[in-house]
Amino acid sequence: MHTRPSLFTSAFVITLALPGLWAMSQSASAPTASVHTRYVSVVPGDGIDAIAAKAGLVVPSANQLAWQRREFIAFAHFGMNTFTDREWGDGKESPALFNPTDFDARQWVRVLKDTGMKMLIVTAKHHDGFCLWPTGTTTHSVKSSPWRNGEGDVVAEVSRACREAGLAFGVYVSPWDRHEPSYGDSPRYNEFFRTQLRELLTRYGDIAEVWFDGANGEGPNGKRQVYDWPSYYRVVRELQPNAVIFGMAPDVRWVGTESGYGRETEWSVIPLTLRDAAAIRPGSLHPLDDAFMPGDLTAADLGSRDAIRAAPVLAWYPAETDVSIRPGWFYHAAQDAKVKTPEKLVDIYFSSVGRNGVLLLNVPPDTRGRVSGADAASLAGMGAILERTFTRAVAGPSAKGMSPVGALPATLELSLASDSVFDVAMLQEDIRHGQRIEAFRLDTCIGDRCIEFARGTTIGYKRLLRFPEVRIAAGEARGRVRLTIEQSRGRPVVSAIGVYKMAQ
Ligand code: FUL
Repeated sequence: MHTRPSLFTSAFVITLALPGLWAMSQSASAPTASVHTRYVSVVPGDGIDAIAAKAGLVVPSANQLAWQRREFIAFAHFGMNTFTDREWGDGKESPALFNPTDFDARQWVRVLKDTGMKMLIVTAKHHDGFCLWPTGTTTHSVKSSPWRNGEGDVVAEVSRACREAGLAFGVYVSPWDRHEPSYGDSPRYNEFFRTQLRELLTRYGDIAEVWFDGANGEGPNGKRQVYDWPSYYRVVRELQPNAVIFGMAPDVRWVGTESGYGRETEWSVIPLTLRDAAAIRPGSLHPLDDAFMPGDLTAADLGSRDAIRAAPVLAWYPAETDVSIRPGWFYHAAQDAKVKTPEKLVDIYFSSVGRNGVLLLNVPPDTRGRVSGADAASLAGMGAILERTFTRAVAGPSAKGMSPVGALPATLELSLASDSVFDVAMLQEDIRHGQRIEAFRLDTCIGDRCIEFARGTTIGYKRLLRFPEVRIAAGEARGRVRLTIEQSRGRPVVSAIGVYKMAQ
């Protein structure tokens, strides 16, 4: 039934036309497409049911899928600001200030891996322009610092430590550069920046994410730099074809806050703002690169039926939830007592990973070049709570035969052992078929008697819910958890249901 020889290897894949795919649709009108796709165009005359049905066919690229499955990843803000005790440098700092006393990238990676994180993104260059690798483009780098007598390379050491430990590796590279004299002289700086990208993307092995911040100031000549984004993407696509590009690119979007809390209703299929619709390249692996323009991602609702009603193009554009373990992005000794507690970090995890996002948690190394004791202790606490909660499910997680059939509302059930107690539920859609579920509820049932204990809107890649303890009495052998899907954009494809008891 499924014919997908090249699923996820091309942007516009014909995958399947499931018999009955539309049987459960809310739509009265026939869908205008029956293929999985990276994006869909909404044409005049499409009613909202047809638009929702089309949205339900949009799927992630292979890169986006791999990124989403990592779930929990780390950021390390480290650089000149670590030594000047600032958040933003002005580019006038002397390289002589950069001098970690006990640099150890393996220690960073150990702490992060033990917490359950699957990737580390390091700030190769922040807005001050100081490069953590020995670039040939400027002398404003580690090469001019006293650290390791100018022979050090932070990017090399961090990427190596990640590779050794089996963590993916990513780079944050700020296009805004407050040191570089050519900044503001647009074509010249664009070439300078592409050269920096080429260095970073060819010297350090596989790069899984390139993080582009949109900050854009004036150059020394008073002129505003015009970034040539499509040309930056081309460098990434060519040199690191498996990388996703965050932020100022159409792969991964900013969730819209830096609090660590995503939306309760978080759609991965949202309207895209286009610079030029004619620049869409339908046959390409990255069809939207030349047409994309960053839009406002801070709205409370990005993907509901209301939000997609008037969109020209709907694309798979999933949320990354970035937050720092401390008040600042860089390390400041004065904030050692303000490191987020394990309980707060767990709450953030439930509100990011548990709301269809990827959690990007920043852990900034200190002036020694190590993760500080306070941060490591909080992370160990967080990791222990997550591990104790999720290693042993009270029931499930079941992934077998999860796709419900029949008309909505559709149900799926999980058997409970007698004497079960749980207060957490985990739900997943198989996003290789898209994100479709719009409303669901959870009941406990004994025989024919069901009592609702939780409800929600979107599920997406993963949804975690917390609720007051639910108990199945000792001796009661017929207990079940029932998931009821009340509304969906086409046939829902659930890939897992589990219930757990929250550890303290
Ligand atoms: C922002 C930057 O200006 C901050 O310094 C930090 O790097 C954050 C993650 O992105 O836009």
